[in-house]
Amino acid sequence: MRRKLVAGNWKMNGSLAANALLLTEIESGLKSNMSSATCDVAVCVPAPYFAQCQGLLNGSAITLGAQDVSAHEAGAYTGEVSTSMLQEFECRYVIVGHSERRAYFAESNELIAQKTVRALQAGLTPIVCVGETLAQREAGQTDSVVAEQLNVVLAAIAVSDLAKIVVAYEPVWAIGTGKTATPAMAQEVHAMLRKQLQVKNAEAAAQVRILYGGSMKPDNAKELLAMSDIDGGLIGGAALKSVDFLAIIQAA
Ligand code: 3PY
Repeated sequence: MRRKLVAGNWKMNGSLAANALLLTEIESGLKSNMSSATCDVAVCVPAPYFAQCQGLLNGSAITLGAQDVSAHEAGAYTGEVSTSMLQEFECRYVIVGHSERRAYFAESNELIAQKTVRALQAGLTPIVCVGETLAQREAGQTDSVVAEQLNVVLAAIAVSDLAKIVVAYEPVWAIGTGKTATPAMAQEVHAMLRKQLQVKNAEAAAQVRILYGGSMKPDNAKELLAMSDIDGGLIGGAALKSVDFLAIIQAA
């Protein structure tokens, strides 16, 4: 049985004041309504706020995560943030290969695979994002695009590390557009991704959590999360509102 994971992707949002309010509200919502929350909860925050959020989450059930990491260990890479820096602030998760990084920062499947390997070497849990654009879906290329994105990562990691990754299926056309894949559409892709993981190792594949991302909201979360291969959500806009984020956690 896979324990569900609800991870907020704050993207480039937040401020010291807004973060403090948001995390305090989520924390108190979890304590008062969901003393027995059955899922894992994480927030992937902008790097400048790691220290603040680490302090706010001290002793909390909410885990800290990052939105990206360098493929390099250290050195002359201006602007990059390393895995050891993430670890110093007790980040446990790191998103790699979000479609916004692929599209706006030209991140290739190969670079994303290197980041995944680096995260695993450091003992972090990479949340590896895959997803097709609208044009690719309409051209019937969904399966081949996401399979290729995942394959490059799978080829780079050791079999013994397979169970340590999280995969997130985020159809690009559903990100920030308000459009969501129907539960059946999402399940179809998740099941295909699971089969692909099984080829590498069946036992580990059964443990890998495959999250759905792309406009998951309180009003569609329950149906999506009821699908057999949807093991949680990577939440964009709804993670910035405590009421919505708490409702999604409740749905999980
Ligand atoms: C979204 O839901 O918009 C996301 O991109 C989550 O990562």
